[in-house]
Amino acid sequence: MRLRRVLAVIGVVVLLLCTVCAGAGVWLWNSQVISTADEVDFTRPLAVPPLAPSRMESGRRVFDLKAQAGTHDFGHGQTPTWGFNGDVLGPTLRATRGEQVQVNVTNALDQTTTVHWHGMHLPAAADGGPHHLVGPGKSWSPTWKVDQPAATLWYHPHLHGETAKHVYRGLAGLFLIDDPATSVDALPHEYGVDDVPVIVQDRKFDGGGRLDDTPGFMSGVGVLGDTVAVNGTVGPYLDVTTERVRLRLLNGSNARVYDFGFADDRRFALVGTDGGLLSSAYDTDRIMLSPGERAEIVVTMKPGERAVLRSYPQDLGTGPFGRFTGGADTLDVLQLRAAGTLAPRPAVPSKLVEIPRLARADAVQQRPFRLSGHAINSKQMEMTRIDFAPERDSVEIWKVVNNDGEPHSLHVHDVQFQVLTRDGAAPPPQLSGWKDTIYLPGDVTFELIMRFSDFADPNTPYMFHCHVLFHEDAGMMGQFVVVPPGGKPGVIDHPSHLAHGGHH
Ligand SMILES: [Cu+2]
Repeated sequence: MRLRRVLAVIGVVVLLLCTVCAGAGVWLWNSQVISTADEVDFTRPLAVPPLAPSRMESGRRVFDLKAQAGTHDFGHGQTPTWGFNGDVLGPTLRATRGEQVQVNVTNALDQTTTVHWHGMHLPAAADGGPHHLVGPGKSWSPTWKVDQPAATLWYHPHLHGETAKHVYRGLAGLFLIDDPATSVDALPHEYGVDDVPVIVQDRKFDGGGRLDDTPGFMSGVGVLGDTVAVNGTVGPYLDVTTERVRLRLLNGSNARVYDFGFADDRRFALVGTDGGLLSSAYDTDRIMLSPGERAEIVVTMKPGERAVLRSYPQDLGTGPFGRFTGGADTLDVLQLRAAGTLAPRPAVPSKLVEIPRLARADAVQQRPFRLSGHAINSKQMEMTRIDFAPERDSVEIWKVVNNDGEPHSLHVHDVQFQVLTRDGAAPPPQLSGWKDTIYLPGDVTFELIMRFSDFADPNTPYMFHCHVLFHEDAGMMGQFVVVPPGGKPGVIDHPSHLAHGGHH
């Protein structure tokens, strides 16, 4: 009888534990969803990053960028931040195709950083990757000739093991390329008026109002914030004075993937992606952007109305636990406030620019890339290892797949690529133009085609990596050098104290 009583007690305890666990499970499951839909008070005018001043010096357009510490008001008092030429983010650099540019980067921080020109076609020595260290009090002045289509590029630190922290602190800015041959005059193009940067970054704050970069529970992707800042402004509104407004969206977040649309589900025209305008405008109501990706959209407004740019829940293609990486979240981003009378703007032309297509037959090399477990092809980043060496002017096809249950992307330095196939089929319109970063849902194979033109340097690598910054820092990155035809990869000379990546 005693045994029976003991068994009964054990049974009750087990039942209780199960109930508690199930309850905790349900709570945890539900707690992983953030929604700020209709809950953001849009009370602050959207900050527009100033255009960086530049000067001509012996035929070069010269910019100055200084990385510095400051504080910024995100609605949590004065939050310590980093910025370029200011407290947070940086000015918009702007140059025209054909110009030789030089950027004097000065580091006024108390630690080493780097500045990478994301999306730029340029010599490896100017790329600003993890080998181009700018120590405290030091400066670095890369120069290159801008030669690619009109596009919305950006710049940010790329210090191995520290990129997430540096970008999260506020080091990022836009680099716009102008090129009459690949622009469309009918699209809104007055900076800050009807052509507006929208740098979207989620942030989290601790009790003291400091930026909190601790990863979420089971997130596996690093920090996911519950507060959205646009160009550093929390709760932003934009006064719209024209019938149409072009938004240059940059996902400048560390980990969060957004599926942008409007709260009223209005349609808009997607006109450009990472590396330039599309060949034709794509009428849609959603555009998904993973960290590092850009999209240019044109929104049509009626006098006096308001529209809210929102990020919707989405299928990240990573299985049932997408909610732990932000896939179930709804975030209100930016309110557009149309004036009572709007200056007319032409309709968006359906045909935009010619995009020369890279052909499968031109490719001389195929390479497989499997992203899994913070590694690419089972290898983690090593500062002195060269993974492969394309020849200058050669065309290659990269076959890329995300083979684990987490969100990953692939960003390739130096080139803009085209998507040949997605799971064997032609890519959807939003992947039909020039790209430098692509989101990889699980187990979907992409074929990317690219040409390594102009620049060869056997001793200085370009990076390829996942642009979820936590993954990149954890080693989900590799290096290639471009060699002259028939050439061999050289030896990477890297300061020894950083030879094995992360330093703390
Ligand atoms: Cu990743």
